[in-house]
Amino acid sequence: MILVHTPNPKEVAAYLELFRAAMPERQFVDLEHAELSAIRHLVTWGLPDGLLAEMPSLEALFALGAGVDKLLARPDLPADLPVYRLLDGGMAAQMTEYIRYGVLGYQRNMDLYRRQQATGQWRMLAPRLPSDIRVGVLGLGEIGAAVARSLAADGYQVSGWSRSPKDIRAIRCLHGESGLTQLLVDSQVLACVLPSTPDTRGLLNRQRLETLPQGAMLINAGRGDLLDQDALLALLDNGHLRCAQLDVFTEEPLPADHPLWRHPAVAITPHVAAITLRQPSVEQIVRRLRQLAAGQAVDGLVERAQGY
Ligand code: NDP
Ligand code: OXD
Repeated sequence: MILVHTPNPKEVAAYLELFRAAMPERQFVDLEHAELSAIRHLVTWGLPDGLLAEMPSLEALFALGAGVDKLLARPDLPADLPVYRLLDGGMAAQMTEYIRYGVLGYQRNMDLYRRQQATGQWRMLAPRLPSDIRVGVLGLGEIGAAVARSLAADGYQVSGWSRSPKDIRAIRCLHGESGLTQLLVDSQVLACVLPSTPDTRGLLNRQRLETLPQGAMLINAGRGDLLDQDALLALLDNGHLRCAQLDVFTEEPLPADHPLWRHPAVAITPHVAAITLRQPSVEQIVRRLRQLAAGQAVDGLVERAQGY
C-alpha cells in the first residue's frame, strides 16, 4: 500500500488519479483510507507530525520536493529510512526563469527606475550589456547547474559554487571556502539555490554579504535560513547592497510586520520560484517504485549525513 499525502485534499486527489493511471497494479491511498501499519511506501510533502512513527512497515519515502531540510528535521523520521527527493521535477526551468528575471532586471536597472518613478524622476542610467554583468550561482546541482548554464547562454559572466569540484562549460566552477570568497568578491548578482543543511545554514552572514562588491544584488531562492535577514537589511540600508529578490525566509509566511515587506529595494515572492509539477514528479516516482521492485539502483537518494 502506498500513501500519498499533501496538506491539500484536492491536490492529493489529483496525484492519486495520476498514480493509479500510471501504475494500476499498485494500491495508492490517501490518509483517510490508509491502514498505516500496512504502508510500505510514502509519497509526501507536509505529512502531519508523529505519523511516521505509526508506519512500522515503511520501506521508502518519496519527497514531493527538491529540498528535504524540513523532512530530515522530523523527530519521527526513522534514521535508516531511505528518503528520495525530486530531481528537477519541472522545477529547474521555473527556477531558471525566476533568476533570469532578477538578473535581467538588475542589468536593465529596473529596480533603480522603479525607485526613480516613486519620486517622479526622469533620469537615464548608463545601459549595460549581459556581458558587463558577473553573476555568482551558489549551488550547482540539478537546479543550480541549469540556472548557471542558462545565464551563460544569455551572455552573462557566470561563476558557480558547489561542495565538490565541477567542470561545466562556460561556467567558472569554484568550491570550498576559498572558492566562495573568490565568487563573492566578483559577483554583481549573487543567486542562491543551495539546500539548507548543517553546513549551509547561516552561510550568507554579514561578513560574506559585505564581501560582495558595492551595489550588488542578492537573489535567494534556496532556503530562508541560509541568509541573515537582519544583515541583509543593514547592508541595503547603508547602500552596500543595491537590491534583493527573495523567495524564501527564515519564517514562512514572512510575518506581516517584517521590515523586508516594506523595504523599497526588496522584491518578495511567497516561496513560488519553482513549484513541483505533478506529471513529471509522478513519472519520476513511478519509475523509482518499479526500479525498487526490480531490485535496481534508484536515483535521488538523500545523503542523510550531508543533509541533502
Ligand atoms: P541538489 O542537491 O541537486 O544541488 C545542491 C547543490 O548545492 C549541489 O551543487 C551541492 O554541491 C551544493 N551544496 C550543498 N552543500 C554545499 C556546501 N556545504 N557547500 C557548497 N555547495 C554545497 O539540489 P537542487 O538543485 O535540486 O535544489 C537545491 C535547493 O533549491 C533545494 O534544496 C531547495 O532548498 C531549493 N529549492 C527552492 C525552491 C523554491 O521554490 N524556492 C524550489 C526547489 C528547490 P555538490 O554538487 O558538490 O553536491
Ligand atoms: C522544494 C521547494 O524544495 O519547493 O521543492 O522549495
